[in-house]
Amino acid sequence: MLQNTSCLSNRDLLSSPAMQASSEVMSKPLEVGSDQRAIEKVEMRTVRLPLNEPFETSFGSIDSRLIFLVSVEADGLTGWGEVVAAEEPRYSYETVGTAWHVIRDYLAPAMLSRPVAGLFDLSARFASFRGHNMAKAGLELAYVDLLARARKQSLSQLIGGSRACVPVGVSLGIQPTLDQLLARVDRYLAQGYQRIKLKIKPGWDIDVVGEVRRRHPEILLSVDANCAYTIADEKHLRALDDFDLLMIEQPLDHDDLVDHAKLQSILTTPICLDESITGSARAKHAVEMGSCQIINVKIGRVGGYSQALAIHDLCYSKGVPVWCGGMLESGIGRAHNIALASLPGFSLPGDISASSRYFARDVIIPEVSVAGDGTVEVPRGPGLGFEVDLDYISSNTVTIEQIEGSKK
Ligand code: OSB
Ligand code: MG
Repeated sequence: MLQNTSCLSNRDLLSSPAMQASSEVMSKPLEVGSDQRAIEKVEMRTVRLPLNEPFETSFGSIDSRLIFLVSVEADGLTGWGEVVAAEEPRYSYETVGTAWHVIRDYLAPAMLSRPVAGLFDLSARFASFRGHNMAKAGLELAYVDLLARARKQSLSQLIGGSRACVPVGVSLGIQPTLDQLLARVDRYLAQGYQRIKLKIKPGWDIDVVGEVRRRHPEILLSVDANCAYTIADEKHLRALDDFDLLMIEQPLDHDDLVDHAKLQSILTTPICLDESITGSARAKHAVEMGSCQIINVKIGRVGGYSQALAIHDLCYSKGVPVWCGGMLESGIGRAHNIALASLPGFSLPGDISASSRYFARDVIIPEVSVAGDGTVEVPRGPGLGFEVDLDYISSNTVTIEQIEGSKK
C-alpha cells in the first residue's frame, strides 16, 4: 500500500521554518523564493446541491448544501478549492456569508497584491486577519491545487502523501427511528466502510449505541456529540465506556479544553477533538493537557493546508493518531481531503465517503467511489486528480463574483 514514503521534496514550499524544526517528516530547507506566482484572478461561487437524505446532528438538520467554491488563476492554469462553512453559524461561527465577505474584502486582495512565493507566504499574509479559518482554507486549497497542476503533480505527491489508497468510514446522522439507523448501518457495512460513526445527543445516545454494538460486536464504531454535553453529564457519558468505542468525538463545548481533560481522565474511551482544534497551537495545547487522545483534522476548520500539515507533523512526532474529518463537501473539497488523508500520520479511517452517499450528482468526474474493502483510491493525476464538471457547476450556480488583481 505504501506509495513512496520519501516523497517529501515539495514540503519545503508548503511549510514554515517552525514547522520544519518540529517535524520528523520534512527534510528540505525552506525556499520561499523558489516559486513566485502572480495570481491574476479569484473567483467565488455558491452552488446549491440537494442532499440524498437529510443530515441531522445535535445542532440541527439540513437537506441541501450550499457549496462555496473558489478558484484562482495564474499562467493559464486554474486551481480549485472549497470553503466548507455552512449557511448558519452552528458548527462554527463562520457562514457562507461571512466567508464571502472576508475573502472578497480582505483575503483575495492580500493574495492578489503581489506574487505568492509559496504556501507559507500566503498563510503568513492571511495570519494578519484574525479567525475566519474556513475562508482562509478555501483560498489555500485553490492555491495548492494550482501549484500541483503547475508542477504536474498530484495533491498527494505535492504534500508528501505516502498512501495509494486511504481507509474510510461513514458518519450517520440522527435518524427518526432506531430501525432506520440500523438499516443504514447494515447498508454502509455491506458497502465496505471500515468504520461507522453515529451522531449522538442527549436522548439519542446510550440505548442507540448499545443496540448497534450488540448487533455488530466486531466493527470499528465511534460516536460524535458535536458539543451536546457538559461535564455534569460525566456519569451518563461513562456508560459509553461499555461499548468498546474507537472514540467519542467532541462531547463537550467547542472551546473547553479543561473539561475535556477532566472527562478524558474519567473515561477509558479515547476522546477525539473536532470543533476544539482550530489550529496547530490548539492541537499542541490539547495534547499537552490530555484533553484528547485522537485528533480529527479538517482542513477548513484549522485554516488550510499550512495548519493541517503542522497538526499532522506534530501528532505524528508525538504518536497521536489523526484522521480526516468531513463537512459534507462536494467532490472538490473531498479531493483535497483524500490527499490530506494520504499522509503517513492519518492512521484511522476518515469521514471521506463516496459522492453518492451525499449527492445525486457530484461536481467532479469521475465521482469519488469507495471500494469493497472500504478504501478510496488516491488519484495520481495532476492537482485534484479529478475533472471539474464546469457545466454541472454552472447550471447549479446561485451566486458568482470575480476579483481581479490590479495590473501594474
Ligand atoms: O462533526 O464531523 C462533524 C458534517 C458537518 C459538520 C460537522 C460534522 C459532519 C460530519 C459528516 O460528521 C462528515 C462527512 O461525511 O462529511
Ligand atoms: Mg465531528
